[in-house]
Amino acid sequence: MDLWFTESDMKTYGLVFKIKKTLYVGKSKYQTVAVFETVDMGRLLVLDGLVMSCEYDEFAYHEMIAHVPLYTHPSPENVLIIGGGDGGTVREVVKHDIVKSVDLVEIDEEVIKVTKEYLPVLGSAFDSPKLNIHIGDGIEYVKDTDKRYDVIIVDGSDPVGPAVGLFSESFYRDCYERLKEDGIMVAQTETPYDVNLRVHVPQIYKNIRKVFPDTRMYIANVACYPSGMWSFAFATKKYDPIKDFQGVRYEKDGFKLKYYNDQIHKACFILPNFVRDFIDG
Ligand code: SPD
Repeated sequence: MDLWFTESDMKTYGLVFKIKKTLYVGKSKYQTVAVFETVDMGRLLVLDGLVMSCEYDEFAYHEMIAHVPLYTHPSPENVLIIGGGDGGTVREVVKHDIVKSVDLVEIDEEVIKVTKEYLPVLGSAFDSPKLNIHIGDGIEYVKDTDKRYDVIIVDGSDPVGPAVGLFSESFYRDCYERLKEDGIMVAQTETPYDVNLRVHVPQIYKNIRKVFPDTRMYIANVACYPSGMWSFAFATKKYDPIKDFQGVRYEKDGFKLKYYNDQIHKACFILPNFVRDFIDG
């Protein structure tokens, strides 16, 4: 008998994976957490029926959400990650020697526990001495904290359930306030393909731009997310991702990465016409 996982919110189009076996399914306080062993794409982390990370290509998403801001800011010492309980973004951020401390605010402790047990490739940096894990709501955290950050990375789930508020103007305003005067916020902003959308992507950009007038979209190819094209908002108080690219530090670090490189850093801001029209039109 063939076993298939199908994303739960398909309307007219969506993702399916052939599954070897179910490794874990459990209900946390917030959502259903599941891990599957796929036939040929490694392990798959699913929250409330939606794909969060797949071992096959998670590097693309996590390298792009982390290294684009970190190689734009000249001195990203203090980093805040909202969400990111699967650890992939932390793994990329702590590679940077220049980063001194990372606060990770994840609402669902279960996601971290399950990642540690079933997805060690993603969770390999949870024991980094730079990392402070806060279990709680990222929306409340940015409202209440006194800390100021160089870079904030919003690595939330899709905009259904507990993550809806991570796409609101008021949340982006609180992020703006928690950044230093030259800070950068990067947020995952779903696929720019206008099919089966979970959220109206242009509305996300309107919300961010009300707070950060200089906000651009950049894109990456992520095969295991719907459409394969994924977008990120780069919202900046001062630095320009192209002019301020930290090429010397990039060369010196010499990380062995699978997706991100100096050319991708610049090219990812060049958008297809239909995407430009969609968000700016
Ligand atoms: N269904 C795609 C959701 C992508 C958003 N976040 C993924 C979290 C991986 N750290």
